[in-house]
Amino acid sequence: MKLIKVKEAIQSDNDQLAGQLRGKLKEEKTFLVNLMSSPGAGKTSLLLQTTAQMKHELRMAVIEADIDSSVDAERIVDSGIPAIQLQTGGFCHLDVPMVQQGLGALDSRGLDLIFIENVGNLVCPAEFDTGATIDVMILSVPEGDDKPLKYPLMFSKCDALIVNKIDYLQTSLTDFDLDLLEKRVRKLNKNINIFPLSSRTGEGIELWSEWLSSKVYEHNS
Ligand SMILES: Nc1nc2c(ncn2[C@@H]2O[C@H](COP(=O)(O)OP(=O)(O)OP(=O)(O)O)[C@@H](O)[C@H]2O)c(=O)[nH]1
Ligand SMILES: [Mg+2]
Repeated sequence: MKLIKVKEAIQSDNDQLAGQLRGKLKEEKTFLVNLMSSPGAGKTSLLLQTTAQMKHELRMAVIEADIDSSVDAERIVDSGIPAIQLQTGGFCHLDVPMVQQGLGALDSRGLDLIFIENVGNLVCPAEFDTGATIDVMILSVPEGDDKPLKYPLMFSKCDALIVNKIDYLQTSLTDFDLDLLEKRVRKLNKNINIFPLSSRTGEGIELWSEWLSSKVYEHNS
C-alpha cells in the first residue's frame, strides 16, 4: 500500500511558491504584510487606523479574506483605500495561489504596501506561508494573556505582535497582564516586535506605523 502525506506535499509546493512570490515583490518594490488574528481581534480596525496614518506617504491597498461576506473590503474602500475581497468558501486560511489571485485583481505594480487581512483564525493561517514580506499577528486584550501557551506556532512565526484593545487595561473588565504576556511570547520568539495599542482610541498607532514605514522603505529602496 502506498502512503501519500497530502498535507506535507501541499505545504512544500506552497513554500516554494511563497519564496518565488517574495522575490518578485522585492523586485517590484512592493511590501506585503500578512495580518493574522482570531475573529474580532481588530484586524480591519487596525488597517483603517494604519492606512489613515500612512496614506500621505505610501500607495497602499488591502486584500481581504473571509470565508463568506465582503463587509470588511467595503469598510476599507469606503475609507478611500483600494481593496478586494477574497471569499475562501470554507477554507480557514490563505495560500499563495489565493494571494496571487488577489494581487492580480489589484494590479500590485506601483503599490508600495499591500496588506492581507487573513481569515480570522489562530491555527490554520500560521501553517501556511502566504509569500508575504512579513507576518504580523494581533492579540486583543479580551482574548487573555495565555494565548501564547495555546497557539505557540502563530506567536513563533510572526515578525510583529500587536496587542490591541489596550483601552480595556484601564478598566476593571480585564485581568490581562501585559508583562506576563511579553514573557510568554519572548520564550517562543525572542526578537519579535511588540506594539501595544488601541485601534479605538488611536493610542500606540503612531509607533507601530513608524516601525512599519521604516521596514517598507528598507525593503523597497
Ligand atoms: N474597545 C476596543 N474595541 C476595538 C478595538 N479594536 C477593534 N475593536 C472592536 O472590536 C470589534 C471587532 O473589530 P474588527 O476590526 O472588525 O475585527 P476583525 O479582526 O477584523 O474581525 P474579523 O474580520 O471578523 O475576524 C469591533 O466592534 C471593533 O469596533 C480597540 O482597540 N478597542
Ligand atoms: Mg475584519
